Amino acid sequence: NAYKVAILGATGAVGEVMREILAERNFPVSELFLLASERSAGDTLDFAGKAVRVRDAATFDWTGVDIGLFSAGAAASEIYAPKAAAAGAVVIDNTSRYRYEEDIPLVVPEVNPQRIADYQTRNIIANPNCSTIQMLLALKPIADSVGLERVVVSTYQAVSGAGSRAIQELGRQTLGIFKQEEVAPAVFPKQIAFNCLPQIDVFQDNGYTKEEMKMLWESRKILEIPDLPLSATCVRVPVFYGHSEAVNVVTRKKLSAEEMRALLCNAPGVQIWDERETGGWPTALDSAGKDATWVGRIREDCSHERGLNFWVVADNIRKGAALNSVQIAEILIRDYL
Ligand code: A2P
Ligand code: 11C
Repeated sequence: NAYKVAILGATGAVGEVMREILAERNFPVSELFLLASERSAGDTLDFAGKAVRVRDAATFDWTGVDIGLFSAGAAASEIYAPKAAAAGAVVIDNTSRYRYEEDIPLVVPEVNPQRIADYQTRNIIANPNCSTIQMLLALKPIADSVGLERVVVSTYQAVSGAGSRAIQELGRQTLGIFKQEEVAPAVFPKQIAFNCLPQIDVFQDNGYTKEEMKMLWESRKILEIPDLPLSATCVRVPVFYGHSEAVNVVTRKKLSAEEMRALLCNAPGVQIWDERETGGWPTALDSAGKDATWVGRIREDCSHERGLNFWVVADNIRKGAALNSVQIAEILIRDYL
């Protein structure tokens, strides 16, 4: 069987990689539709050696499309997901638009693939936020074996999470500094080059940012631990690809660092890189362009007898977005379509 697949946001940072990953993994595509706004309609992009024309989503007829991979922002998903779903396509939505709705499954294939079965209610499956996905790949085996009492996470997030204009802003600002030409912040609220910005997404009433709250809301839903205590601080750093996270977890039963390493050795999607010697840990750059989520710096928390600290990195555009969506699509066609 082969499927008609549409990528909404095909010209964007995630859309580009969705196209690459479909080809790389030989996803059975009978026809690929590349959709964007009227700004890019008419451009051509390559798919598996063929030129494919970009179409304007506003005038696209969804009839006959089997799977829609959406990554054009929450506002576009709001308009097009119900349209595509009503026409019979299963939408895998990479935006925050539907994630928190009770009857929409929110899926990380290594963590809760069983929830994909719930897609039929709305014909929409939500893909979690990148910073949540990589953290949960490491936390899931711990939750299952000894239980989670509390999670505290600090993130160091790449600019690509904010899209292609953000990637350009970091590049141009960095060059500008060397050439003594000022490039004013436009995507980011302050200069991102050679700086760290402790705000991702908008502020909430409780003083957290929405990115920080997403990590809480999504972890609770995906792990099915509705009262999980989790506190996040999300920081944008001048890195192009790859989010890094420092995670502190207090478990219900004691888990030693050795035991955690052994657990994660068998965790799907996870690679351990934890040598306790200079350079023996993964970085964002190491993760860029790779599928794995890397975990290192595993150590017992010297301030709590059931605490553990670790470092986790992954390519935010691949595992954090495009790859996770395509993995969901693979399970969908294998088990349901
Ligand atoms: P376009 O090229 O027409 O602007 P990024 O996340 O890298 O900023 O990319 C956003 C993607 O979403 C682009 O492909 C962009 O297309 C697309 N997009 C943004 N808004 C809309 C919209 N209203 N309708 C369709 N596509 C949209
Ligand atoms: C970032 N995590 O790094 C964001 C991007 O909810 O899908 C993804 C936003 C989302 O800026």
